[in-house]
Amino acid sequence: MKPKWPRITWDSSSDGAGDAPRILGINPWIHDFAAFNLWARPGGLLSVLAMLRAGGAQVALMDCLDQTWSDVPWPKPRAWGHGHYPKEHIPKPFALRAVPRQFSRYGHSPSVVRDALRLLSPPPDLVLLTTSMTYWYPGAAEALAMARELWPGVPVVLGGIYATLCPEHAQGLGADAVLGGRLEDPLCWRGLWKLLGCSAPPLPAGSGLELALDLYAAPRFSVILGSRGCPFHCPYCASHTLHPAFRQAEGETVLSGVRAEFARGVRDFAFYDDALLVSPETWLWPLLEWLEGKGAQLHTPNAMHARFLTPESCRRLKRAGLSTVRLGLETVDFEHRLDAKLSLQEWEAGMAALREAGFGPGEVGAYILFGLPDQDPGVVQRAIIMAKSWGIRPELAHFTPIPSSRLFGRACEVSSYPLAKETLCQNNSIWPCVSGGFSWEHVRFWRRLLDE
Ligand code: B12
Ligand code: SF4
Repeated sequence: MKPKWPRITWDSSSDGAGDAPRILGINPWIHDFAAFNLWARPGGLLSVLAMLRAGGAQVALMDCLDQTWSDVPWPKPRAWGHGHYPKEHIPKPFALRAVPRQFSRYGHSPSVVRDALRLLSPPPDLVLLTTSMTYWYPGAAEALAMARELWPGVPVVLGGIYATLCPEHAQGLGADAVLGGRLEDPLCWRGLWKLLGCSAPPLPAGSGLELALDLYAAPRFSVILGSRGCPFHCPYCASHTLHPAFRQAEGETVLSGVRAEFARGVRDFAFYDDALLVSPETWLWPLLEWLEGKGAQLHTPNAMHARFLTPESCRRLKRAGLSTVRLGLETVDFEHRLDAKLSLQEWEAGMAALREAGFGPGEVGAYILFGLPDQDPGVVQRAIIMAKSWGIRPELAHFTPIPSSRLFGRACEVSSYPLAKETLCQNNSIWPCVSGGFSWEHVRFWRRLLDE
């Protein structure tokens, strides 16, 4: 059962509860033109809290993007648990003033969060603020200001994807420390415990691949993370900077996490892996076998590699309950792909395998990259038309210029926005690398093409 607002409590399942340090993790609001909850959980923060708890700390979670309490109004989720966030219009940041779209804060209203945090007792010894998209830092800045107002002497540490990809920019937010990189990296791990005035305990086994999902009471959906990183090196992606080595969890670790979620009623699971189908025998096959016939719905919003869709993998996925199938097609101009992750033959074989396993027309969606630097819009049009002719639902994945990715330099050259200096301008909703930028007229054009 979800608690009633405004209750947030310390989880004291760590060994050292009592005088153990109290660490509060905050997943801040999203400030953006658009945001939709596609089974989103702050994977990084949940992994950090799992490590710290295993290291002896007491932890608590304030996720501004989760309903958390039974009596706080929240948009009704869709049948598979995903859905809208509550939102409130807020002024556009100056750098985005010319974009003809409404800007909003997504998540709980700040007064709800403030009152809940104020009653957290005893107060935290340390606040961890996570970040995901590089252009979402204003939400983190707002949460930082709130933590300062409530607990002026308590250190606040900023980490996560924005802190890792844009460390200099992140310094400007005014946190007591910015710890980029993965918490399980020895330097980061020791640095964090030093801020608490303690020497670091040994890193718990499986660090970085376990998520403290139990911190959500009565969740409507959950996530699965069986690996970190990706063996491919696509020039528009930051996976390699974030997780330089491809690493997989033990089969039993993933399975016991899913079993625990299943036991408390969760049936919808989204995979967060970048390379779900690589070396599947390690953890994916045992998990899918366990899920067979259990009535779960599995979702791959982060896309799967079509080249690994064999008759066997598709059969296993189907039997286990794969319901949302998203593939990374990116383009149909196979001769001039920016990446090396897919050939036409592999795509066709993957499609045949999906069909054979019983995935019907309209059940499979494919992401097509839109808004790349120097991209010919005709190639995107062709991809939409071809995807439809294959019985696949095309979805435009708006290009995000990401610092550290190989394409970032070219993106900076073609964009009329100061992408490197102001990370807000890396927002894919503004079409930062499309000549003329975002326009409703063009949105209507692409929507018609996608829907007709
Ligand atoms: C799962 C995922 C999603 C999910 C949900 C994400 C969410 N929670 O909101 C879905 C599929 C919905 C999604 C969507 C998108 N995503 Co995404 N996604 C990811 C993915 C694969 C994994 C993130 C994750 O959970 N990792 C696992 C955790 C354990 O790792 P971590 O977050 O890095 O955390 C570690 C460290 O950062 C650190 N840490 C984390 N927090 C903290 C806090 C403190 C205090 C400290 C000290 C340390 C620390 O320690 C952690 C443990 O090692 C990443 C790629 C990647 N490999 O990371 C892309 C990524 C974050 N996504 C990206 C993009 C571009 C998108 C989309 C815009 C794609 C599109 N074109 O539509 C959309 C936009 C989402 C939206 N508007 O809502 C980009 C980010 C771009 C950017 N500018 O920041 C990434 C990096 C992928 C890429 N292309 O390079 N995404
Ligand atoms: S295959 Fe996907 S996750 Fe891997 S590098 Fe390419 S875009 Fe990133």
